[in-house]
Amino acid sequence: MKTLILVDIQNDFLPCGALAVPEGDAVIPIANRLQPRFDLVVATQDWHPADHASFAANHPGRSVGDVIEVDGLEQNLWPVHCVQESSGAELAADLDRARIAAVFRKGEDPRIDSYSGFFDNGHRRATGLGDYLRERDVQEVYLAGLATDYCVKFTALDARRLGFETYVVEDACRGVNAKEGDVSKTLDEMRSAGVHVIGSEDVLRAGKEA
Ligand code: VGL
Ligand code: ZN
Repeated sequence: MKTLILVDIQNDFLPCGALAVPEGDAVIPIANRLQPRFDLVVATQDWHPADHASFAANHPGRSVGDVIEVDGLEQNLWPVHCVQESSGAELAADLDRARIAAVFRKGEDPRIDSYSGFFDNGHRRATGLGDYLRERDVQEVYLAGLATDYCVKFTALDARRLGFETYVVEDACRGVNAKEGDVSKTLDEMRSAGVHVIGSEDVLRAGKEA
């Protein structure tokens, strides 16, 4: 069984959002085209409490882009984003949601960030996505969404570690690219870990049987 994981396609990661990913909205039509090709579609949702440790605003004297330590883990500081129940945290309005079977929320613990859709950044707690996929006998996962160099990357690496054959649909993802080259470096890292980087055309051409 082949599953599409839509990673954090949320308003705050779109060009007008609080943590805008350049061209983030470009992934939406591609994600919509991909969905009918899959047996199962699930989504992840960044879902932070207002006092989340990843928000620079919660650390007086610190700025967005700083890296600090929180409970023994490195933490990048971000603008306030994807606050629970806010419109910024909602899945993008233009994303087809009818076929999304389940949404896995992450980043709810105020003290730890969660880039991956499977575990928090310390691998301390699981979201349930891994068990959900295993229970449904999923062997292959395909990833589309935001952001290539953060949540897509760590979701892909965890998927691979959990034993799923893992495909990242490159043109169905966009990255923050805080430093030039971050996205291409990320794609190389994923390839080195055994993740397949493909294009949406590969999926659309192959149809349901691939
Ligand atoms: C993300 C930074 C902070 C992402 C989420 O979805 O890639 N990036 N929170
Ligand atoms: Zn976040």
